[in-house]
Amino acid sequence: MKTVFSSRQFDHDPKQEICDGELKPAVEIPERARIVLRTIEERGLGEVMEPEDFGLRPLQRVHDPEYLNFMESFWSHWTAAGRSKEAFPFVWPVRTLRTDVAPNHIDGLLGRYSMDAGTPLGEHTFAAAKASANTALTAAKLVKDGETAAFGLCRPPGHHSGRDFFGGYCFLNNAAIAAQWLRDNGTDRVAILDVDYHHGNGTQSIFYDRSDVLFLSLHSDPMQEYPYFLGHEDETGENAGTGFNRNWPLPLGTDWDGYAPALEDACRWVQVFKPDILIVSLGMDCFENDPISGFKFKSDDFTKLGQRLSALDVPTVFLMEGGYAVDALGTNCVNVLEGFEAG
Ligand code: 6XA
Ligand code: ZN
Repeated sequence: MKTVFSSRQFDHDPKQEICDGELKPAVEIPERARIVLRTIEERGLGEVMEPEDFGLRPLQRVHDPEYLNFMESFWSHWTAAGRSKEAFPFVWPVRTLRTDVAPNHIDGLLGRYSMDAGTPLGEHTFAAAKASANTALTAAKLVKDGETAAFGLCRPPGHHSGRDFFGGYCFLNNAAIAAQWLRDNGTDRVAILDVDYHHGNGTQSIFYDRSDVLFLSLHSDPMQEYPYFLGHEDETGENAGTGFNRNWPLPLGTDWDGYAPALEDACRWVQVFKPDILIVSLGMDCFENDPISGFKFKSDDFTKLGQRLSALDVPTVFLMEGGYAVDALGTNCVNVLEGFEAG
């Protein structure tokens, strides 16, 4: 299987994040990509190639133009305000506050275009996010052009980013950008299966009223886990998209035996939908030793996940999302991809 990655994706290099009421070392770090690349090479998964540059158009098909302008010009505004370190939002237009007027100040804009204070934004963040989106697009193109599967080593990840906001370490929704690009380039039916530990709220929201892109997500129950405000079982889509969104919220402590029946259910939905291409939002944070998560996958369970997805017999684009147990991340990720190839 081919892997797509650009060294520009290393340039998003956050130092700290706000977590548990403290500033802690960031967990979504360049080392994640390095260990995955190293393991791909050691285990001979296949060629690693640079992404093509698809330009702004595929990003504009998913994201709000004002949001993209904000991201593009963020660092010049931030430094013009006298700041030099990575940025964190701290005020949001919640209920009773106005969203019809965009403030001028960069602190107001940070709140307008974000969902949390846990996602550091630095000088090279948007350039790295664009490279990550190009990685997703190139992997999608490989599969559209006939590969059985491809792996986009996306970092920063994408699935929490909505049409006009960043959050959960995500700035551009790589899976949504790839899905929309496939739809715009002749693929009729796309399914997105999100197996990251966290609900893919951004992806769900982008396709919630559509029947051409099926969104399925297995994740930790939002009653007790980030992103807290989306990902419940009763969210099944709206208008034309009614019935084309499915969530499997699972309890803390879920292991492979608890996960497998939900995965079977999701796979049945994929089979009924009959997608031309499947996109897997591939988080490895269901791992038992993940520092921010609460599921109990063993490394071998990732192989089983890959094998089960392979049995769907659909051309598949794997796009990396979360997973923060860095030492095991390469093993867990390549286990999915090798499991898929072994079938
Ligand atoms: C809050 C947790 C962010 C979740 C990031 C993630 N700091 N999403 O792995 O899939
Ligand atoms: Zn996650």
